[in-house]
Amino acid sequence: MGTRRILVTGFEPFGPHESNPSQEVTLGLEGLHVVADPNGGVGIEIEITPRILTVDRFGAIETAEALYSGEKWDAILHMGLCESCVLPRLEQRAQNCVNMRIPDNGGRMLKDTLVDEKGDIGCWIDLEMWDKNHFSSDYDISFDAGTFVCNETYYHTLHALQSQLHKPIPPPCLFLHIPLAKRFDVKAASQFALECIGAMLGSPQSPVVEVVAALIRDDAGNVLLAQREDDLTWEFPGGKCEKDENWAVAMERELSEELELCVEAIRIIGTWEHFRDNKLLRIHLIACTKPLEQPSIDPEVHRKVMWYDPLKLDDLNWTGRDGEMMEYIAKYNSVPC
Ligand code: PCA
Repeated sequence: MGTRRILVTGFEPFGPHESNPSQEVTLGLEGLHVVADPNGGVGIEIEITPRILTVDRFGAIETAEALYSGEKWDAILHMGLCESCVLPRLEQRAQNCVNMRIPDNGGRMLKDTLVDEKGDIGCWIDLEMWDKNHFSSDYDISFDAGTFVCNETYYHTLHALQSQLHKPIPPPCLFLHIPLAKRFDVKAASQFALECIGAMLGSPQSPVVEVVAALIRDDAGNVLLAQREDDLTWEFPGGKCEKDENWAVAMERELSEELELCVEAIRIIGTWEHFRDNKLLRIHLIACTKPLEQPSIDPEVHRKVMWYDPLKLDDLNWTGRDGEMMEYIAKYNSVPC
Protein backbone atom coordinates (compact mmCIF):
# COMPACT_ATOMS: atom_id res chain seq x y z
CA MET A 1 0.00 0.00 0.00
CA GLY A 2 3.04 2.26 0.35
CA THR A 3 3.78 4.80 3.00
CA ARG A 4 0.67 6.63 4.22
CA ARG A 5 0.84 10.38 4.60
CA ILE A 6 -0.51 11.61 7.90
CA LEU A 7 -1.10 15.17 9.03
CA VAL A 8 -0.64 15.61 12.77
CA THR A 9 -1.38 18.95 14.34
CA GLY A 10 -0.87 20.45 17.80
CA PHE A 11 -1.50 23.92 19.20
CA GLU A 12 0.77 26.65 20.48
CA PRO A 13 0.43 27.62 24.18
CA PHE A 14 -2.61 29.68 25.11
CA GLY A 15 -4.19 31.36 28.14
CA PRO A 16 -2.27 30.69 31.33
CA HIS A 17 -0.17 27.86 29.82
CA GLU A 18 3.51 28.40 29.08
CA SER A 19 3.69 25.27 27.02
CA ASN A 20 1.24 23.02 25.25
CA PRO A 21 1.94 19.28 25.33
CA SER A 22 0.15 18.87 21.99
CA GLN A 23 2.85 21.04 20.41
CA GLU A 24 5.70 18.97 21.88
CA VAL A 25 4.05 15.68 20.92
CA THR A 26 3.36 16.88 17.39
CA LEU A 27 6.88 18.13 16.73
CA GLY A 28 8.41 14.95 18.17
CA LEU A 29 6.42 12.76 15.75
CA GLU A 30 7.77 14.24 12.53
CA GLY A 31 8.93 11.68 9.95
CA LEU A 32 8.65 7.96 9.32
CA HIS A 33 7.15 5.42 11.72
CA VAL A 34 5.71 1.94 11.60
CA VAL A 35 2.47 1.72 13.57
CA ALA A 36 0.68 -1.44 14.65
CA ASP A 37 -2.51 -2.45 12.86
CA PRO A 38 -4.83 -3.54 15.70
CA ASN A 39 -6.52 -6.06 13.39
CA GLY A 40 -3.53 -7.55 11.63
CA GLY A 41 0.06 -8.63 12.04
CA VAL A 42 1.79 -6.31 9.64
CA GLY A 43 2.84 -2.84 10.70
CA ILE A 44 1.68 0.17 8.73
CA GLU A 45 4.32 2.53 7.38
CA ILE A 46 3.46 6.16 7.86
CA GLU A 47 5.08 9.50 7.31
CA ILE A 48 3.96 12.27 9.65
CA THR A 49 3.85 15.90 8.62
CA PRO A 50 3.58 17.98 11.80
CA ARG A 51 1.89 21.38 11.89
CA ILE A 52 1.50 23.70 14.84
CA LEU A 53 -1.70 25.69 14.76
CA THR A 54 -2.25 29.11 16.29
CA VAL A 55 -4.98 29.29 18.94
CA ASP A 56 -7.20 31.66 16.98
CA ARG A 57 -9.43 31.74 13.95
CA PHE A 58 -6.51 31.23 11.56
CA GLY A 59 -5.37 28.08 13.36
CA ALA A 60 -8.95 26.82 13.42
CA ILE A 61 -9.37 27.07 9.63
CA GLU A 62 -5.80 26.32 8.50
CA THR A 63 -6.30 22.60 7.89
CA ALA A 64 -9.70 23.08 6.23
CA GLU A 65 -8.19 25.66 3.90
CA ALA A 66 -5.31 23.33 3.04
CA LEU A 67 -7.89 20.67 2.14
CA TYR A 68 -9.92 23.11 0.04
CA SER A 69 -6.77 24.11 -1.79
CA GLY A 70 -6.13 20.48 -2.73
CA GLU A 71 -3.76 19.09 -0.08
CA LYS A 72 -4.43 15.43 0.68
CA TRP A 73 -3.60 13.11 3.54
CA ASP A 74 -4.48 9.51 4.30
CA ALA A 75 -5.47 10.51 7.84
CA ILE A 76 -5.53 13.60 10.01
CA LEU A 77 -4.93 13.59 13.75
CA HIS A 78 -5.57 16.91 15.47
CA MET A 79 -4.34 17.26 19.03
CA GLY A 80 -4.87 19.85 21.71
CA LEU A 81 -4.51 20.32 25.44
CA CYS A 82 -7.41 19.48 27.73
CA GLU A 83 -6.74 21.19 31.07
CA SER A 84 -9.27 19.18 33.04
CA CYS A 85 -8.52 15.75 31.56
CA VAL A 86 -6.82 12.96 33.46
CA LEU A 87 -6.84 10.54 30.54
CA PRO A 88 -6.43 11.15 26.79
CA ARG A 89 -9.82 11.97 25.32
CA LEU A 90 -11.00 10.97 21.86
CA GLU A 91 -13.58 13.33 20.43
CA GLN A 92 -16.48 11.73 18.59
CA ARG A 93 -18.24 14.96 17.68
CA ALA A 94 -17.56 18.60 16.80
CA GLN A 95 -20.30 20.92 17.98
CA ASN A 96 -21.56 23.88 16.09
CA CYS A 97 -20.90 26.24 18.97
CA VAL A 98 -18.15 28.58 20.12
CA ASN A 99 -18.38 29.88 23.67
CA MET A 100 -15.08 31.15 25.10
CA ARG A 101 -14.21 31.41 28.80
CA ILE A 102 -10.93 33.18 28.01
CA PRO A 103 -9.93 35.10 24.90
CA ASP A 104 -8.08 33.12 22.25
CA ASN A 105 -4.57 34.17 21.18
CA GLY A 106 -6.07 36.47 18.56
CA GLY A 107 -8.07 38.32 21.24
CA ARG A 108 -11.46 36.90 20.22
CA MET A 109 -13.89 36.34 23.06
CA LEU A 110 -16.90 34.77 21.35
CA LYS A 111 -20.00 33.88 23.33
CA ASP A 112 -22.71 31.45 22.17
CA THR A 113 -21.76 31.79 18.52
CA LEU A 114 -22.39 29.26 15.77
CA VAL A 115 -19.37 28.09 13.76
CA ASP A 116 -21.54 28.23 10.64
CA GLU A 117 -25.16 27.87 9.65
CA LYS A 118 -25.09 24.06 9.68
CA GLY A 119 -25.27 21.66 12.63
CA ASP A 120 -22.89 19.46 14.63
CA ILE A 121 -20.63 17.16 12.66
CA GLY A 122 -19.65 13.68 13.78
CA CYS A 123 -16.41 11.86 13.19
CA TRP A 124 -16.86 8.86 10.88
CA ILE A 125 -14.85 6.50 13.04
CA ASP A 126 -16.97 4.42 15.40
CA LEU A 127 -14.71 4.85 18.44
CA GLU A 128 -16.83 2.48 20.54
CA MET A 129 -15.59 -0.32 18.30
CA TRP A 130 -11.92 0.27 19.10
CA ASP A 131 -10.41 -2.33 21.40
CA LYS A 132 -8.85 -0.67 24.46
CA ASN A 133 -6.48 -3.65 24.81
CA HIS A 134 -4.52 -2.38 21.83
CA PHE A 135 -3.63 0.86 23.59
CA SER A 136 -0.86 1.52 26.11
CA SER A 137 -3.14 3.82 28.12
CA ASP A 138 -6.78 3.94 29.06
CA TYR A 139 -8.75 6.74 27.41
CA ASP A 140 -12.15 8.40 27.40
CA ILE A 141 -14.50 8.82 24.47
CA SER A 142 -16.18 12.21 24.51
CA PHE A 143 -19.08 13.81 22.67
CA ASP A 144 -18.09 17.27 23.79
CA ALA A 145 -14.87 18.68 22.32
CA GLY A 146 -15.45 21.90 24.27
CA THR A 147 -16.52 25.22 22.83
CA PHE A 148 -13.08 26.76 22.25
CA VAL A 149 -10.55 26.63 19.40
CA CYS A 150 -10.01 22.84 19.45
CA ASN A 151 -13.68 22.15 18.79
CA GLU A 152 -13.78 24.91 16.17
CA THR A 153 -10.78 23.40 14.39
CA TYR A 154 -12.27 19.92 14.43
CA TYR A 155 -15.55 21.30 13.07
CA HIS A 156 -13.88 23.07 10.14
CA THR A 157 -11.68 20.12 9.20
CA LEU A 158 -14.48 17.53 9.38
CA HIS A 159 -16.66 19.89 7.41
CA ALA A 160 -14.04 20.38 4.70
CA LEU A 161 -13.36 16.64 4.39
CA GLN A 162 -17.00 15.64 4.24
CA SER A 163 -17.91 18.26 1.68
CA GLN A 164 -15.34 16.99 -0.82
CA LEU A 165 -16.30 14.22 -3.21
CA HIS A 166 -14.27 11.38 -1.72
CA LYS A 167 -15.20 7.89 -2.89
CA PRO A 168 -16.85 6.38 -1.03
CA ILE A 169 -15.93 8.12 2.24
CA PRO A 170 -13.35 10.73 3.27
CA PRO A 171 -10.09 9.72 4.98
CA PRO A 172 -10.31 9.40 8.76
CA CYS A 173 -9.88 12.45 10.95
CA LEU A 174 -9.81 12.43 14.75
CA PHE A 175 -9.33 14.97 17.50
CA LEU A 176 -7.27 13.80 20.46
CA HIS A 177 -7.32 15.93 23.59
CA ILE A 178 -4.32 15.27 25.81
CA PRO A 179 -4.01 16.06 29.52
CA LEU A 180 -1.43 18.42 31.05
CA ALA A 181 2.11 16.96 30.91
CA LYS A 182 2.21 16.58 34.72
CA ARG A 183 -0.74 14.14 34.48
CA PHE A 184 0.24 12.33 31.29
CA ASP A 185 3.80 12.73 30.08
CA VAL A 186 4.77 13.65 26.56
CA LYS A 187 6.34 10.26 25.86
CA ALA A 188 3.15 8.42 26.82
CA ALA A 189 1.08 10.89 24.79
CA SER A 190 3.31 10.38 21.73
CA GLN A 191 2.99 6.62 21.98
CA PHE A 192 -0.77 6.96 22.37
CA ALA A 193 -1.03 9.25 19.34
CA LEU A 194 0.77 6.66 17.19
CA GLU A 195 -1.59 3.95 18.45
CA CYS A 196 -4.54 6.12 17.44
CA ILE A 197 -3.12 6.50 13.94
CA GLY A 198 -2.70 2.71 13.73
CA ALA A 199 -6.34 2.24 14.74
CA MET A 200 -7.49 4.90 12.24
CA LEU A 201 -5.71 3.14 9.37
CA GLY A 202 -6.13 -0.45 10.55
CA SER A 203 -7.57 -3.01 8.18
CA PRO A 204 -11.07 -4.20 9.13
CA GLN A 205 -11.57 -7.78 10.32
CA SER A 206 -14.32 -8.49 7.77
CA PRO A 207 -15.27 -7.17 4.35
CA VAL A 208 -16.69 -3.68 4.73
CA VAL A 209 -19.96 -2.44 3.29
CA GLU A 210 -20.42 1.31 3.41
CA VAL A 211 -24.07 2.14 4.14
CA VAL A 212 -25.76 5.53 4.25
CA ALA A 213 -28.79 6.32 6.41
CA ALA A 214 -30.75 9.56 6.20
CA LEU A 215 -31.66 11.89 9.02
CA ILE A 216 -34.62 13.82 7.66
CA ARG A 217 -36.69 16.04 9.94
CA ASP A 218 -40.01 17.74 9.42
CA ASP A 219 -40.71 21.27 10.70
CA ALA A 220 -41.65 19.93 14.14
CA GLY A 221 -38.31 18.10 14.46
CA ASN A 222 -39.78 14.64 13.86
CA VAL A 223 -37.55 12.15 12.08
CA LEU A 224 -38.53 10.05 9.06
CA LEU A 225 -38.38 6.30 9.68
CA ALA A 226 -39.23 3.40 7.43
CA GLN A 227 -40.40 -0.09 8.33
CA ARG A 228 -38.65 -2.93 6.54
CA GLU A 229 -40.75 -5.38 4.63
CA ASP A 230 -38.69 -8.48 5.60
CA ASP A 231 -38.57 -8.34 9.41
CA LEU A 232 -40.85 -5.35 10.17
CA THR A 233 -38.09 -3.51 12.03
CA TRP A 234 -37.77 0.28 11.82
CA GLU A 235 -34.82 2.03 10.27
CA PHE A 236 -33.51 5.29 8.95
CA PRO A 237 -34.08 5.11 5.18
CA GLY A 238 -30.98 4.54 3.07
CA GLY A 239 -28.88 1.75 1.64
CA LYS A 240 -25.48 0.63 0.43
CA CYS A 241 -23.03 2.82 -1.43
CA GLU A 242 -22.30 1.39 -4.83
CA LYS A 243 -18.70 0.74 -5.81
CA ASP A 244 -16.76 4.03 -5.84
CA GLU A 245 -19.90 6.02 -5.13
CA ASN A 246 -19.54 9.01 -2.82
CA TRP A 247 -21.65 8.76 0.34
CA ALA A 248 -23.63 11.96 -0.34
CA VAL A 249 -24.38 10.79 -3.88
CA ALA A 250 -25.42 7.37 -2.55
CA MET A 251 -27.72 9.03 0.00
CA GLU A 252 -29.51 11.10 -2.59
CA ARG A 253 -29.82 8.14 -4.97
CA GLU A 254 -31.19 5.77 -2.30
CA LEU A 255 -33.86 8.22 -1.16
CA SER A 256 -34.95 8.86 -4.67
CA GLU A 257 -35.11 5.13 -5.49
CA GLU A 258 -36.76 3.93 -2.26
CA LEU A 259 -39.08 6.78 -1.37
CA GLU A 260 -39.08 9.02 -4.45
CA LEU A 261 -37.71 11.80 -2.28
CA CYS A 262 -35.56 14.53 -3.67
CA VAL A 263 -33.24 15.72 -0.89
CA GLU A 264 -29.73 17.03 -0.51
CA ALA A 265 -27.21 15.37 1.81
CA ILE A 266 -25.79 18.05 4.09
CA ARG A 267 -23.47 16.67 6.73
CA ILE A 268 -22.40 13.57 8.59
CA ILE A 269 -23.88 13.02 12.05
CA GLY A 270 -21.81 9.97 12.89
CA THR A 271 -20.96 6.38 11.99
CA TRP A 272 -22.13 3.18 13.64
CA GLU A 273 -20.54 -0.18 12.78
CA HIS A 274 -22.57 -3.35 12.83
CA PHE A 275 -21.73 -6.96 11.86
CA ARG A 276 -24.23 -8.78 9.66
CA ASP A 277 -23.69 -11.96 7.63
CA ASN A 278 -19.92 -11.85 8.23
CA LYS A 279 -19.71 -8.36 6.86
CA LEU A 280 -18.95 -5.14 8.66
CA LEU A 281 -21.66 -2.62 7.85
CA ARG A 282 -20.42 0.91 8.41
CA ILE A 283 -23.57 2.96 8.72
CA HIS A 284 -23.08 6.66 8.11
CA LEU A 285 -25.96 8.77 9.38
CA ILE A 286 -26.27 11.77 7.11
CA ALA A 287 -28.44 14.81 7.75
CA CYS A 288 -30.44 15.75 4.66
CA THR A 289 -32.60 18.68 3.65
CA LYS A 290 -36.34 18.48 4.16
CA PRO A 291 -38.14 17.05 1.14
CA LEU A 292 -40.90 19.10 -0.44
CA GLU A 293 -42.94 16.04 -1.34
CA GLN A 294 -44.34 13.21 0.80
CA PRO A 295 -42.46 9.88 0.63
CA SER A 296 -43.94 7.29 -1.67
CA ILE A 297 -42.98 3.78 -0.69
CA ASP A 298 -41.22 1.09 -2.67
CA PRO A 299 -43.07 -2.01 -1.40
CA GLU A 300 -40.08 -4.21 -2.24
CA VAL A 301 -38.12 -2.47 0.46
CA HIS A 302 -40.50 -0.90 2.96
CA ARG A 303 -43.95 -1.52 4.34
CA LYS A 304 -44.61 1.97 5.67
CA VAL A 305 -43.01 5.18 6.84
CA MET A 306 -43.67 7.45 9.81
CA TRP A 307 -42.50 10.68 11.38
CA TYR A 308 -41.04 9.87 14.79
CA ASP A 309 -40.39 12.23 17.71
CA PRO A 310 -36.83 11.41 18.89
CA LEU A 311 -37.46 12.95 22.31
CA LYS A 312 -40.23 10.46 23.06
CA LEU A 313 -37.99 7.48 22.28
CA ASP A 314 -41.05 5.19 22.03
CA ASP A 315 -40.31 1.53 22.08
CA LEU A 316 -39.86 0.31 18.53
CA ASN A 317 -38.41 -2.78 17.02
CA TRP A 318 -35.25 -1.33 15.51
CA THR A 319 -33.10 -2.56 12.66
CA GLY A 320 -29.45 -3.17 13.69
CA ARG A 321 -28.12 -0.21 15.71
CA ASP A 322 -30.74 2.29 14.52
CA GLY A 323 -32.21 2.53 18.05
CA GLU A 324 -28.79 3.68 19.33
CA MET A 325 -28.59 6.15 16.48
CA MET A 326 -31.96 7.59 17.50
CA GLU A 327 -30.82 7.89 21.13
CA TYR A 328 -27.78 9.77 19.91
CA ILE A 329 -29.98 12.16 17.94
CA ALA A 330 -32.23 12.72 20.96
CA LYS A 331 -29.20 13.53 23.11
CA TYR A 332 -26.91 15.50 20.85
CA ASN A 333 -28.71 16.63 17.77
CA SER A 334 -31.45 18.91 18.94
CA VAL A 335 -30.75 22.64 19.06
CA PRO A 336 -27.27 24.05 18.53
CA CYS A 337 -25.60 26.26 21.21
N1 PCA B 1 -6.63 23.41 23.72
C1 PCA B 1 -7.69 24.36 23.54
C2 PCA B 1 -7.30 25.18 22.35
C3 PCA B 1 -5.89 24.87 22.07
C4 PCA B 1 -5.58 23.70 22.92
O1 PCA B 1 -4.50 23.09 22.91
C5 PCA B 1 -9.07 23.71 23.43
O2 PCA B 1 -9.31 22.66 24.04
O3 PCA B 1 -9.95 24.26 22.73
